[in-house]
Amino acid sequence: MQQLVDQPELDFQSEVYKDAYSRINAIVIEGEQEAHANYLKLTELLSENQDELIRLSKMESRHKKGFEACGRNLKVTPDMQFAQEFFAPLHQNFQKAAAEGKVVTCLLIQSLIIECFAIAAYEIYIEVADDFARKITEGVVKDEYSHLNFGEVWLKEHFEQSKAELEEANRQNLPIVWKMLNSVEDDARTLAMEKDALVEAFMIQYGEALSNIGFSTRELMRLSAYGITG
Ligand code: Y39
Ligand code: FE
Ligand code: FE
Ligand code: FE
Repeated sequence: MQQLVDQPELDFQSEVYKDAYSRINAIVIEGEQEAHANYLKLTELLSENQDELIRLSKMESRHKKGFEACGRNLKVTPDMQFAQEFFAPLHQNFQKAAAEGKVVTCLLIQSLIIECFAIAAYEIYIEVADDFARKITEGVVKDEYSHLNFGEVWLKEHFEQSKAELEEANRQNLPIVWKMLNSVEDDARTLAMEKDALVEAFMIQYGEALSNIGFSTRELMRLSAYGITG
């Protein structure tokens, strides 16, 4: 019987795949590196959570090493310059918020937005990764749920006093996520990761996180759709 939809076999060794991988792999390595630094930075703002934050930052370092191994396994050199530019707007916003002592904004950027982005991308990547990378990514994504949970728990406990800052930080940072996704759409598709699926998975995670923190359904619909047109 003829198949209606043909998903072409992925050739992990092809130049086309490896070229796209050099950017996606770099993004993930850079993201893990910045996540490591971000959780360390947060120890300065949340002294009561010091040990937990150090533990999270060490997990991010391990993730980075795992993904570096994925690149080496495919004989791909990650394009770190591209990845630094990819993360620069979010990175700058995090740094600025940290310098101003805005812990709520820092948590929204790292523990909600970036972690939800990571979970969405990793869950989808697991379905289409090479065997080596799939095993690594399965281990990593479990950790990312716990990082998201750290942010949710803290923000839930401080919900009333954080609400206004969360809304403002969401307004400033969520549109950046859509731009980031647009800029890697073609490379992601080469790895068989569709943009629509990434957007949907992100929205599910992020909406659920906002709901867990204490936003009403009405509020979270408004918040999570912010700037979706990019
Ligand atoms: O907390 C973390 O470990 C997050 C840093 C990692 C972010 C990974 C970002 C993945 C985006 C991949 C985009 C593929 C389409
Ligand atoms: Fe930095
Ligand atoms: Fe990580
Ligand atoms: Fe993480």
